[in-house]
Amino acid sequence: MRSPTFSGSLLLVLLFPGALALKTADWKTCSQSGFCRRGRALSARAQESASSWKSPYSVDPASVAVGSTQASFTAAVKSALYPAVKFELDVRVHEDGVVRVRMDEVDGLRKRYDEAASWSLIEEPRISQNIQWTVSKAGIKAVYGAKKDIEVVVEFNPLKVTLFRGGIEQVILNGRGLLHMEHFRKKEDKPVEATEGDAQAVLQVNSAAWFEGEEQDAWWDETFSSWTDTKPKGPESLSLDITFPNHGHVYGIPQHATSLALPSTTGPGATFTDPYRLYNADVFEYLASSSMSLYGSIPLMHAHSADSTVAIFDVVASETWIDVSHSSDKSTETHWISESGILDVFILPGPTPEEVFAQYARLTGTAPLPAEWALAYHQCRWNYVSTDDVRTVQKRFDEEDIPVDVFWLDIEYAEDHKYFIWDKKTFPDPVEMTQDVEAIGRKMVVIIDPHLKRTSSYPVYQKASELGVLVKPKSGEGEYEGWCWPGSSSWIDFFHPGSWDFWISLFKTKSIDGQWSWTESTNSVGIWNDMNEPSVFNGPEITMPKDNVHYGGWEHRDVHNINGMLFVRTEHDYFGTSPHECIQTNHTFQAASLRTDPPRRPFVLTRSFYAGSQRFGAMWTGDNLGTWEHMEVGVKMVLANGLGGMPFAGSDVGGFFGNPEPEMLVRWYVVGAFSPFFRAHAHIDTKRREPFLLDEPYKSIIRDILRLRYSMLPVWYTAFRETAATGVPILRPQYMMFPKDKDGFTIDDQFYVGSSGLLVKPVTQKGVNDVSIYLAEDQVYYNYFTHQAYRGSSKGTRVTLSAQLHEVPLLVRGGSIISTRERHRRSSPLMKHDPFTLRVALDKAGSAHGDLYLDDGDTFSHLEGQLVHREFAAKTEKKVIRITSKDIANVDPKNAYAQSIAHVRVEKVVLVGLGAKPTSVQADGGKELEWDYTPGVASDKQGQAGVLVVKDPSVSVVSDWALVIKL
Ligand code: MIG
Repeated sequence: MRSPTFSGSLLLVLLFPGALALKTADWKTCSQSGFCRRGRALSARAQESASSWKSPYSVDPASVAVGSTQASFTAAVKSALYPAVKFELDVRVHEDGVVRVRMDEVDGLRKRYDEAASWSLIEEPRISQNIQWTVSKAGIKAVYGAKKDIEVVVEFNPLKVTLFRGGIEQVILNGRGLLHMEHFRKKEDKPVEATEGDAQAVLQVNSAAWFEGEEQDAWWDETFSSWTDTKPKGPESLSLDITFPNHGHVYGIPQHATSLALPSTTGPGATFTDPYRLYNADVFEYLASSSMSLYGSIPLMHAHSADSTVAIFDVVASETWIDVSHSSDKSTETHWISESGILDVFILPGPTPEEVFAQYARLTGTAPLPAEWALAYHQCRWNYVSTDDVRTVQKRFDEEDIPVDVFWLDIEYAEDHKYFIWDKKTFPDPVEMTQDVEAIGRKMVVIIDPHLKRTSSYPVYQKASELGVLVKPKSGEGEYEGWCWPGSSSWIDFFHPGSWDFWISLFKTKSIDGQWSWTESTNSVGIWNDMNEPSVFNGPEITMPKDNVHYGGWEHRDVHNINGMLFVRTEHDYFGTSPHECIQTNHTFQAASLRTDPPRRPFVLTRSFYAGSQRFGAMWTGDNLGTWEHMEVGVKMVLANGLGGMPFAGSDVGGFFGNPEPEMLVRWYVVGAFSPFFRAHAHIDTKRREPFLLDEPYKSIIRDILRLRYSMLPVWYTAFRETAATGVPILRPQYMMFPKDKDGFTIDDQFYVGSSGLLVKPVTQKGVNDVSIYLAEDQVYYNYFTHQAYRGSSKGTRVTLSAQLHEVPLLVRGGSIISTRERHRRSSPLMKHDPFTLRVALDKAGSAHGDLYLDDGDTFSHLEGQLVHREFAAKTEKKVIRITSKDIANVDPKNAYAQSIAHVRVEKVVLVGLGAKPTSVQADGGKELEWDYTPGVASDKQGQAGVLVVKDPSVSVVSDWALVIKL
C-alpha cells in the first residue's frame, strides 16, 4: 500500500468506504453540536424576551479588590440562577492599554482548562503602573491613554464591560446578556422538583429554565454519526456576546474560506446559516465559501470603522462557534460559544490597524525573519517517488532555466509511512540526493506527520511508548490508537514536557549516546508538518475523540485547537536553539535550528495552527481544489491569516485536487508569486504539472512570473523584516492602507506588499483580459512594467489595466522606491552578490522613498547586528532631483556582514515620472554618468510616464551616496 504510485484517495476509500462521498456531512453543524445548540438557543430566548431579558451574572460590589499599585482588580461574580456557585472576575489593564478580562469558576467540582494563554502568549503581559480604578456603587472604571480618552467601565449588575474611546462605545462584553459559564455539576443533580408550596424551588426551576432552557440538552453525552462523546465532566460551555456598536465591519478569526470582511451568520440577510466554527479539522474537499472550520484557528477578530479599529482576542483552545450579525451597516454583534475553558478575553483598543497589530504582537509575538530561501519558489508534489525522480525534476528545471529553490518530499518517501525512515527501494541514497539538491544552495523539505505507526520496528514509536508520552484514550490509561496513513497509529502528546527533548533528539543528524536520530538527513533540510489538527481517519470529524486524555489530565476537547501548534513548536525548537529569546520559545521549529553551530533559521511549514503559531513557521491553506473559486478565496484566506498575525502564508499553487488547464495554472503562479509563501503542490492522482512540462507560451510565461518573484526577493525580505518587527501583515488589504476610506472596507481582491508601494490584483477568473483596480488616494500609480501613469482621487477611482495571460496587473504607488535584483539565476542563494536595480517612482510632488533590508539570510547573526538597512529617498527641489542612500540600521554600519557585501553595486536606477530630459546626471561631486531618457509625462500627469535610466552609477549598496539629476 505504500507504493508511491498507489492512489492516496483510493487508499482512503479502501480503508474507509464512503470517505470520498462524505464531504460536509463529516463535520457537525451547529445544530449537531450540543453546546453550540445550547448557545444559539440562549441567544434566541434573549431575543424573544427582548427588553425584559437581563443577564443573571452580577458582581458583588463588596468583593472588589483593587491591586495596590497595579491596574488590576478581582471581584466575586455570581449568577442569580445558582447563588451557591462562585465565579471570580479578574480585570487588568496592560501597559499598552490592552484590557484583559478573565472569569473562572472557583471552588467548583473541577477546574476549567486555563492554560491556553500560557501556550499562546509570549510572556505574562505587564500590567500598567499608572492606571487607577475608581469604584462606585454601580461599577468600577479606569480612564487612561495619552489623551485620557480611553475608559473601561465594568458595571456590576448585570455584569457588563464596556470600552469607550472619546466617549464612544468601542467594545461591549455581555451587553446582550448572553454571558453564561456553565458550572460543573454532578450528574445526579436533578433540577429541584417544583412542588406546590415550595416557593423557593419553583423560583429556582423557573429561573434556571428561562435562561438555560428546559432540557439538559447533550449535557452528559452526545452522539454524532457513529461516535459517542462521553463527556465525563458534563456541561461546561461558555457563551459570551461581544458587540461593536460603532464598527460596521469585522475581519479575522481565520481559518475560513470566505471574504475578508466577515459576512453575517445570523440575523437579516445572513450569508451563512452556521456560525463561524473554530475546531481545527482536516476537511476533505472544503467548500470555497463557508463558515465551516478548517485546519487552523486564530480567535482574533478586528472590528473596523472609519473612526477606529479595535480587536478582541479570545484565548480559548476548545471548539468555538462565533455568530456574526450586522444589525446595521454601522454596528456588529457577535456571539462566542466555546465548549470548555475559562473566560480569557483581551480587548485591544487600537485605535488604528497598526496599533491593533502592535498590541496583538506584544501578546503572541511576531513571525521571525525566515531564511531568505524560504521566500523563493518551492516545488512540491505528492509525490516525487524516488531519489532519481527528484534529480530528474531538478535537472529539468535547470535545462529550462526556470528558477526554483526547494524540492519537497511528501509521505511516500517513508517506509510504511514511518516518518524519518526512508523507503530504501525508492530512496536508496537520500543523503546524496539531498546533497545534490543542495549543491547550488537549494534545499529540501521533508514531511513529518504526527501519527506514529504502532510497530516495534519503528524506533520513534517504540521510544515514545517507552517514555509514556503518547496521547491516552478516555480511560486515561495506555495509548490511544487510531487510523492514519501507516494504519494503526498513536500520537505524541506534545503537551507532555517529556516529549520535547525526545522529539528534538530525533532531528539530530549525528546520533548521540546510541539514541535513534535522523542520521540520513542533512542539517539544511526543512520540515513539513501535516495532519496536525490532528487528522485521524477513523475518528469523529476525522480527528481525535474529545474525551481522549492529554498530559495533566486535560481532555482533548480542552486543548484541541492548540494541538497542531505544539507539534510545530517542538520541531522549530530543534532547529532553533540559540541564546535568543525568539528561538527559545519555540518543538519541530526548535528542533530545526539546534542542528548546526552556528544555528540556522529553521523552516517548518504547518497545516494546523493557533494564535502564536506565527512564531514557529509558515502555513498553507491545505487541500484546495483546482478551481477558480478556490484560487480566489485562497487570496482572501492568506490576507485573513495576515490579520491573524500569521503572515507567512500561501495556498497550493495550481490547486491540490484536479488538473488545472494551462490558463488557470498561469494565473495561479501569479497568485503564488504575490503570496508570502510560494509553493506549487498537487495530489498524488493528478497529472504532473511542473512548469517545464507546459507547452509554449505557458512555459515561458510561468518562467517570467518566477523570475519576477526572484527579482523581487529583496522587497519580500524587507517586508518580512518589517512584519517581524511590528506585526503589521505583509499583504495589506485596502482598509489597512486607507482606514478612513469606507469604499475600501470590503475590497479583498487587491493588496499592497509590505510598505513597498507595490499594489497587485491577481486575476482569479477565466477568460479575463483586463482588471479594474481601485485607487483610494489622489496619487499617481504606475504600471510596473509599462510605466503608464494613472491618477487616483481622494474620492476613490477605478482604473483599468490590461491583464492578458502574459501580463501581471501590478502597480507602483507614486512615492515608492523598489529594490530588485534582475539577473536570472537558478536559485536565490546564487543571487547573494548580485547588483541591485532601484525603481524610483516619483509621487505627484516629485518625491519618493523606500527601504532595503539585507543580512546573511540564513543564520541568526542579524540579531547581533550583522545586517544592512538602507533608506533611499528622492526629492525634487528647484529643478534638481537628488536621489540619496542612507543608513537606517541601528547597528554598526561597518559590521562584518556589511563589509562582506561592500562590493555589491546598484547597477541601475530607473526614475519614473520625469517629465523632461535632464541636462545632466551625476554622482554627487562626481562625473557625468551614462543615462538614457524616454520621453513621457511628469509624475503629476496621467499617460505614459517619462523614464530616466541611469546605468551603472558605480555606487555600493552599503554606502551613503547621492545622485544629482539636473533638469
Ligand atoms: O490526507 O501527505 O494537505 O498537502 O500532500 C492527505 C499527503 C495527506 C494532506 C496535505 C497534502 C499532502 C497529503 N496530506
